Amino acid sequence: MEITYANFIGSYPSLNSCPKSKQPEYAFIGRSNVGKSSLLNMLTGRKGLAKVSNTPGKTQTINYFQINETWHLVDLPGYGYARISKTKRFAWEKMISNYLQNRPNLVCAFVLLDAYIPPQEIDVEFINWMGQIHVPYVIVYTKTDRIRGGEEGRDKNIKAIQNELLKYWNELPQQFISSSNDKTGRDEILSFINDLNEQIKHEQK
Ligand SMILES: Nc1nc2c(ncn2[C@@H]2O[C@H](COP(=O)(O)OP(=O)(O)OP(=O)(O)O)[C@@H](O)[C@H]2O)c(=O)[nH]1
Ligand SMILES: [Mg+2]
Repeated sequence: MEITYANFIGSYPSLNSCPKSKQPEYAFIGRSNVGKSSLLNMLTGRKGLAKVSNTPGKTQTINYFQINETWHLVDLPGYGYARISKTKRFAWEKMISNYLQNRPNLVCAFVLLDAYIPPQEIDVEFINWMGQIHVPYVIVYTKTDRIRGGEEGRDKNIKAIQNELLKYWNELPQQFISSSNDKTGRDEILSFINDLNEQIKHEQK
């Protein structure tokens, strides 16, 4: 799928304030700093579309993007941001769970996991929660360009994450290997989205 149009629609503090839409929607979620905004920019081919930062906790609201006039990408604020108050964390959980469970046109969530670092407890907890709330999701391994040792090094890191998740689940959802630096995974992710969009269009006829 070619991206011919990508534009920022707006930032919203809660599900209730999000614009109503019947277009298929895909959301990026994952630990703070995992690379959600970077992935969005890489996929759309628009460098500054979503704000990227070295400081975790950059994205704090639900950020909507219009893609090709027919579907949406949503950049969600990350979890696991250490310097956050309990009140704010609670508000985040409420906002995210409300969005994930009640957004009617949300087709699939992309849970991003940093493949450069060992499996993180908070990611495992989040994936376990995703499984419990029955929201369709796939996994995207990010920052694979940072891993040393070529394909072997990359596979070793990913295997470690998979093994951790497989302690809780018999099988894992679809997974994508990505790097926003060298555009790894772009074609696979866009074609996955395209297939779902086509399927939905067909069902609506
Ligand atoms: N090497 C490398 N660095 C990356 C990649 N993706 C993101 N980064 C870097 O990781 C940092 C965080 O990236 P963001 O895209 O802002 O992460 P985020 O998940 O949106 O973070 P929050 O909005 O704070 O939740 C930035 O310094 C990026 O340049 C990648 O694929 N490879
Ligand atoms: Mg961000």
